[in-house]
This record gives sequence, structure tokens and C-alpha cells, in this order.
Amino acid sequence: MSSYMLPAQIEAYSNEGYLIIRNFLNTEEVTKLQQIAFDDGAMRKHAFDLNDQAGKKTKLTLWYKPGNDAYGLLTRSNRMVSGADSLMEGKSAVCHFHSKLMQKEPKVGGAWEWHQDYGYWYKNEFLLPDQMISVMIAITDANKENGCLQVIKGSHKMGRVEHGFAGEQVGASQRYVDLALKTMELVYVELKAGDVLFFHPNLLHRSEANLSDNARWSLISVYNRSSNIPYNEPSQSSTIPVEAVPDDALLEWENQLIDDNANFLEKEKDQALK
Ligand SMILES: O=C(O)CCC(=O)C(=O)O
Repeated sequence: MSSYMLPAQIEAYSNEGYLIIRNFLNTEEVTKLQQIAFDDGAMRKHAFDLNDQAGKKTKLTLWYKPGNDAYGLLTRSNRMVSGADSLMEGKSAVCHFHSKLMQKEPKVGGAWEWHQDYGYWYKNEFLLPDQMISVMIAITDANKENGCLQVIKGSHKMGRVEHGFAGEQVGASQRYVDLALKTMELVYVELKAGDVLFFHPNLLHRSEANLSDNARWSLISVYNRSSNIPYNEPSQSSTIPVEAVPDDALLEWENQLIDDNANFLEKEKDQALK
């Protein structure tokens, strides 16, 4: 697959641990995605709450199999797959580990504690975090008021730090977070709907509760290389190559709500939450 990213973008990602691309989706695509997301019964049916340390709830729906629904077509689009391919280390095929629809509702949407995604995925026994990446698409605007993502620029270079439990989430060692904040820059990742954020599994990040009147919704798709086998992960998806589709599939192809067979994570029966 040819590189989707410019050399300067690859270098920025490598140095800073994240990369923002503005207007990754056009207005028509954003409108379609919003209409579908806000109106999707299957998505609501499979959503679950996760408590933060203060007991505030953040709602998310997580699934493993990207289908022909609007989210699946976006996750499988060339721009997402080749973007991930350009930024991850390694050469083997790009696979989809899982996607999450993050639904931070006005006034109630809880916080996410400081963590690295690899603080979770290490437990799944993925060995090579550089061969994984998260891609966050803003479905609504995300800003300081509604609890946008915060990252510590360059913290992915620290490698994985210790994680313990924080409410129902996993949280990074406060000592290392404090030291990182003393040494590196804290960045509020304010996004407009349609912008995208690519970020490294070892980038320290968090978000505050949404105390505003506006929802903050986003889609996060996680990719992995087929050769980076997780030795403690029941779903097979992370080693099955993605069947990529053209970027215009989201608007042009017949698609609507998410398929009930998307292999959802159900909180009651699954332990690993991400
Ligand atoms: O969407 C958010 O506010 C935080 C999400 C997050 O930290 C994650 O999924 O790893």
C-alpha cells in the first residue's frame, strides 16, 4: 500500500506520538455519520457505562468486526487504513483490533483517567506497541468545555509505565504522570467534527468529564499488524487483514446502521474493556 502520509507527518507522529489531520471527513460525511450515530438502536443496545474515579459514567459501545455499515466503511476506508499503515512500524497486513463509539453525554459524561492504551493491551499480550495505533474521528466538536482528549506530547517515548485500577478503568502510575507533566507539554486536543487524531499506544492521555451542554461523540478505531499476535485475546479480529474500501464508500454505498453481528463487547461477560 502506498504511503498516505507526507514524510513530515510521519516524522511529527514519531516525535510527538500523535498527529491531527483537519477536515479528514467532509461536511456531508460528518452529517451522515452524526445522523446515523445519534439514531442507531443497535449501538444503544450494546452500549455500556464505565465509571470514572468520581463515579461519573462514560458511555461506549465496542465491537470487533468492521462491516458494511457506515462505521465499518469508515474504519475500512483507504484513508484510515493507509494512514495507519504509514504510521505503524512493521510491514505485515493492517488489521482491525476493535472500534469504539465514545458517547460523552452533556453534564453526565465521565472522565478518562491518565493512561496509555498499551496499559490495557499489554494485558492482552500484544508484544509490539509500535505496530498498533488508535485513530479517533470527531463526530461532534471536541473542546475543553466538553472534555476533549488531553495528551502529553512525546510521552510515548517513555515506553509503557505501570498501570493500576482507577474506578472501572485502568490508570497510569501518578508518579510517572507527574514526572511526565513536569518534563513534557500538556496538549488539549481540540477537534472540529470531521477532524482526525492518530495516536500511539504509549501516548499518555486522559479526558475530563463533560460538564457542558453539548455531547462529545467520537469513533476510535484501533489497528494492528497481522504479525503482532495477541497471546491473551479471545477475539480474532486483530490478526485478520482489513478488507479496505474506497473513501467514497461511506457516501456512495448502501449502508446505514451497525449490524447486530458486529461482535460487540458486552461488559457483563468480558473483563478486558478495551
Ligand atoms: O474519548 C475519551 O475521552 C477518552 C478515550 C480514551 O482515553 C481511550 O479510548 O483510550
